[in-house]
Amino acid sequence: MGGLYLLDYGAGNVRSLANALNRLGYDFKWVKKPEDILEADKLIFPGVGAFGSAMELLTSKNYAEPLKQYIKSGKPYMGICVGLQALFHGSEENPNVPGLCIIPGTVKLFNKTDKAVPHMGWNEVFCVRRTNEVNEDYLQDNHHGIKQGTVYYFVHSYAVPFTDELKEWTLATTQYGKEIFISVIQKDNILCTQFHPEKSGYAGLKVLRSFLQGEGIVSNTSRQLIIKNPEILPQDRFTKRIIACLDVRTNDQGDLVVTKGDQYDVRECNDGSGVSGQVRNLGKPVDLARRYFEEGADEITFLNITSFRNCPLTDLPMLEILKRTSETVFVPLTIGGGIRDVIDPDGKLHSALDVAGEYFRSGADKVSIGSDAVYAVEKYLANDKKLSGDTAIETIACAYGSQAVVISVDPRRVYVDSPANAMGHHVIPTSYPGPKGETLCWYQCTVKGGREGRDIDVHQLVTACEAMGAGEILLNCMDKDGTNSGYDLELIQDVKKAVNIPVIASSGAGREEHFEKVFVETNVEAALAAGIFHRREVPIQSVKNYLKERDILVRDIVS
Ligand code: 1PR
Repeated sequence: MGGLYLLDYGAGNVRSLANALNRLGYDFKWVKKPEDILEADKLIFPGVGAFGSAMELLTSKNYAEPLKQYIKSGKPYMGICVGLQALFHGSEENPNVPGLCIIPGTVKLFNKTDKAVPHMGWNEVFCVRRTNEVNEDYLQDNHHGIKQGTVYYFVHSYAVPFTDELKEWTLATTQYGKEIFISVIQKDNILCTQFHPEKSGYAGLKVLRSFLQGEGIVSNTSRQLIIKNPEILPQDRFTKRIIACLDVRTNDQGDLVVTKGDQYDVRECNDGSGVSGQVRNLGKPVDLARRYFEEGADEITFLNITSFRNCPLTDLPMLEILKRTSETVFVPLTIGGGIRDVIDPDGKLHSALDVAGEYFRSGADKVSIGSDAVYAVEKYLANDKKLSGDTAIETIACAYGSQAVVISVDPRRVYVDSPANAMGHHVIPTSYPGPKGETLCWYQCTVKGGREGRDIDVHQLVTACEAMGAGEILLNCMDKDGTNSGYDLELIQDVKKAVNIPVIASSGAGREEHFEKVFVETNVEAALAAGIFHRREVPIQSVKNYLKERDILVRDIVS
């Protein structure tokens, strides 16, 4: 039968890779049994999730031996992320689980002391191969579709450090913090990327196309190659992410629309008649997502904002939205709203893990958990901070990796005149005094889209969620939402200091300067905005240009 095969072992979003191949005009087959691997003329292994679960699944499905044989046969192999890591002897992530042992060495955890881990976002590759010291044309050309200085999308906590022993395997390295790791492996028939080409916009599609067009993957120069050791730069080339957020709900006519509220109220202003206004309609979700991809958004987040109602698995319109979006949008997609245990009309219970699984299979890369995270943390705190192992955060992180679990926080400011009046909550000083001149405040977590305040503060929430295995914090602020007055820097600084995982600043962006301020003053990894993008008040491109002019690294829209 031959042809191109994709190895899906059931962990995470492989739909995006399938969509990317379709987009490039290639047919493929899924590996369904071990023999398919040996049948393939070309094989792609898009590994996602944890090293241990990937290897265990490969073994339990009897894929490991045929995979080794396939790679030895000299036919083209492309590994992505865990598909790269699996070729090594093992990983610190699961020290007792052996890898495929094709390349010597161990995959190591990033050092967390100087940076957020997971390494999540767009970072630059440095091609180490040169034809000679003077003529650097090897790296100027698009070898394997990869070009010097281009940024690609990474999401991982473990990586293979660059060493002399691995020089012959290394095509490109990337620096994160002060660490240099191998971002592209290439030797003979093997091409592996630590980044996700299927999530790296048009630059990533180029890498896939190059692999698909190549007959076999051999070094493509007859001249002698020199390996140039990468130097540690004073600062890495990790870019700040700009995220477009689409709050989605059904409007009064029954259409699924993108809406946007002011402090979470998404209806048009009341006219004084006592009848509440219509739900604001700012466009169609799939069309808007597509527009933001083309305009250079580094990530797109969908939030189902009516998820406080029951959302049976049999009736999740957001699944269709994701499926359609992922056909044409090749940057990471997050979905939030309703990630919790749900009950179908026939009484059937589905776990949050099942719900998340449906979303991943429909094209989501991450799920964002709001209300359910608050309830889980309440239980965790009541249980002397003991992990139960059965919360949505823990079960999804265990199956799909921490990087796939975002915590969406909906806090509101509570002013107090002294810490004693904060009921034991984490209090910070504020330069924006409250109605009675209070100069202290704490941030109360809410559930059900801000409808209900709980006796828990943001500091408690984010630190507990990190301990439970969450991979990122999406930090909204009800007081700032839709105000265009800038992000709540005091809240964001406080959260950024409290956790080691990446933080996305959200709520209040109104002008380009607000993005600069939030990056400079809080060092968050990403900034999200909604209203200004939907209303075309500030284009994504002009945010990026503004930041670039001020030496803040961002992904170039053309790359
Ligand atoms: O609780 O897990 O089911 O998740 C519900 C999700 O829906 C949460 O992520 C919650 O933030 C979101 N949500 C619920 N109700 C609303 C609402 O607006 N009525 N949206 C809502 C929250 C905040 C951001 C907004 C930023 C940026 N909206 O999504 O995009 O504040 O806005 P701006 O740039 O215009 O200021 P669960």
